[in-house]
Amino acid sequence: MDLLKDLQFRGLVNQVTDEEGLAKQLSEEQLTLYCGFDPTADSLHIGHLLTVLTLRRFQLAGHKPLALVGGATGLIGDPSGKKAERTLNEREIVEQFTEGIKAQLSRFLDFEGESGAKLVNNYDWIGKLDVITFLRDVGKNFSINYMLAKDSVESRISSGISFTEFSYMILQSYDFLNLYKNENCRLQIGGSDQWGNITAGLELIRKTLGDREKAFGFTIPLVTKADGTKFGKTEGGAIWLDPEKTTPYEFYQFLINTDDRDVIKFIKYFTFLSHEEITELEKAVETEPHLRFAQRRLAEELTKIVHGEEALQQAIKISDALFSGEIKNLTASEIKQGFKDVPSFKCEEENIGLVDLLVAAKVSPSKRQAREDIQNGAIYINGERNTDVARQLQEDDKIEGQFTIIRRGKKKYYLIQY
Ligand code: 485
Repeated sequence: MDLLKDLQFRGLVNQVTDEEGLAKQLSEEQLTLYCGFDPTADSLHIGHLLTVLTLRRFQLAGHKPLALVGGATGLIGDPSGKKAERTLNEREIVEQFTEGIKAQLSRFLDFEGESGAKLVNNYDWIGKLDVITFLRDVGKNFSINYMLAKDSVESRISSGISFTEFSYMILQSYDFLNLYKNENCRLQIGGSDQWGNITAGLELIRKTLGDREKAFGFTIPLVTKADGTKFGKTEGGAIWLDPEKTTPYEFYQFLINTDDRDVIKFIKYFTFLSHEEITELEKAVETEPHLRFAQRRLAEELTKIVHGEEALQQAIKISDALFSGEIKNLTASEIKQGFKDVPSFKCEEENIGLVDLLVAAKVSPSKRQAREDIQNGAIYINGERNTDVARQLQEDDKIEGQFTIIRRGKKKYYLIQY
């Protein structure tokens, strides 16, 4: 199927500058396109993923993606969609972030062959730009009225915006012009908040190179949820792509918990499943939602894309173990992932008595209650019920010498570390 039709089917088309023209270009020849990512953190998050995967869709259709890391723009701060001025990070920090993000981006694109992707850093050209050239050759093409009318600026006039952030759109426009001239890049894509910056770039290309030049802009929608809360955020914070910040198990669980009302939309957005399979899953959500078939498919596909097959299998194993309570076959690294957020206690004592441990780890409020809990059969050691009040912890109870999992009742878990 034709790329734009597929993007439409998936709900990925928000705004396009000249849809017909773009459709024609895409069908006639290989197009080079780009999307920019500012290094404002050491990792991308799930919100960025949709644009990265859209770049990949263009690549799979034979086009050539450039992934731009904003080594320069990350030092300035895009006001688009932001209510307040950004705090500037130190240059070394931005450099570190740039390297991290480059490495992450490279995992989602193919760098080989005719439609091989390329990573670029706008510090390479913006870093060299001197202030006189900037004001004379670039700035002269932007009228203040035009800039004030942009959403990103207009929405900040009353609360305040620095000259620094006000000027951001000029830098992003200059990137597009540069990539247009040097990489033959004809299209910029981004999230809906980037529309103003993208169209400003088209203006700069037209003003600098003339009306006959043809470039396009394309935005994908902001991911929204049926319950109105922000996508990609949990109580624990953002869902990051870095497995050190959000473990593959947490990532998998985040997706498994997708609302029935959102799951098909997200499958269309984030997976490469065929239209037929998506239609099947849509039926399954309607007729047997309790099986959570679609949620599982979404979680499997996306965890695999982001973290790989092995991490996916681990995430499934941890989820199953936690669901059934049979945790003794988990490895220490799986325990670490699965029990990251449960209360934990560092045990210094060899062969501690279970009653003492329950009190020390605040599983039970008193020794008396601890004994009662044990006798009532409410206490499990590594998934196995223990009713012996005289029980002491043995070497055998330490998974890989590092952890013991105590469970009280059905679901309350505690992590004992040595
Ligand atoms: O030439 C460019 C230089 C920088 C950028 C784009 C082109 C980055 C852009 N200004 C930006 O701030 N993007 C956001 C970011 O980096 O976190 C987000 C957008 C989102 C989506 C995503 O990047 O808010 O809509 O485009 C990829």
